[in-house]
Amino acid sequence: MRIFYSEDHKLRDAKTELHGGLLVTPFEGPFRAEWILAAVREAGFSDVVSPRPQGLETALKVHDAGYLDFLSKVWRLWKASGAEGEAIATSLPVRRSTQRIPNDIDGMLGYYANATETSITDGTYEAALSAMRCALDGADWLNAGNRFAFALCRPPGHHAGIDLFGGYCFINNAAVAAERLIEHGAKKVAILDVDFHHGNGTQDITYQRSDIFFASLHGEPANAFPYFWGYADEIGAGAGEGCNANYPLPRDTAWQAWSAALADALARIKASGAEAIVLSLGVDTFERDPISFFRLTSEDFSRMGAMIAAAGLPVITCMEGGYGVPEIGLNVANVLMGLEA
Ligand code: OKP
Ligand code: ZN
Repeated sequence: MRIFYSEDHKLRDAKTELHGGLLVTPFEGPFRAEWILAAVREAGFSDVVSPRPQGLETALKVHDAGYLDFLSKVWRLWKASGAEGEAIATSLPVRRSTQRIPNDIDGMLGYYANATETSITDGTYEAALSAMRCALDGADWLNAGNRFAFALCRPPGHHAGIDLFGGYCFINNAAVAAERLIEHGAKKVAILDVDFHHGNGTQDITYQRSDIFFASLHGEPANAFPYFWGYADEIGAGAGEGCNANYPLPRDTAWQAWSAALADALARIKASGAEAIVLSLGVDTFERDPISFFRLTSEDFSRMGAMIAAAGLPVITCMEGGYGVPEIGLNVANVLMGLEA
């Protein structure tokens, strides 16, 4: 297992998240990657490398060019507008509204947002690029014939859609990794999203594609973010019909029910003919996660890794969520050890 990690994640250090009617310190902060890196090193994973500089050519196959351009300039335009705080979207296009892109930065922010909890700051784009590069190098590690890579991506990516940011995500690292595997010749790749939250951005990107099978296990959208995506009847469309599998699960779901859904997802992935798995790993399914409602234990994360490895495919793991508690490090290390066991 080679681990791809960039210090540049620290460039994303927002001071605000809109939560419960207050601007609070974000749940998604630099401490997360530091704790996870320390725990995986502690567990004996010592092959940690920095990603190479790479451009946007692969990202442009999964994201809209205007969206990536927006990400690159939003902070400068926001500051130039005279705003004093971090950039927070307040006006979003909705049912029956126009979908034209405003010139004004406040309007543009809303156009590209799928949620408003996520503030954009100086350095956010650079950090998102560094996370993307971890995913790209992780994918290339598999392309070189290795079985396991861990891209310690921060910020995470699975809520970032074709032209949408939100849910702490800006560039969809897992989708970029899948695209890089396809560039190298894979005919079919699976993205398996085990974060507590539905991977709506990944679904958005892959929904009409037949070359990426997407499966997500998550809190049922009627009761959990991102609320407007993730139902079981979302099965893909057009060429991608049948290539999207959602497993919405209720409050207090523990290993028995969760692992039954995982077994089904893995069977569908095998049946799809996928040549590799991109694992969107969130450990916010943990019983003491501060913003989620599943009941997995630290031992369950080892079982999770072992079950996924038993599918027999190469796996690039991309870090997604997992918050608040020190166990996030142990839980990630347990997945990685389970994979290699
Ligand atoms: C990101 B990842 C909070 C509602 C919004 C956003 C959660 C983003 C999770 N009041 N919460 O999937 O772990
Ligand atoms: Zn999550």
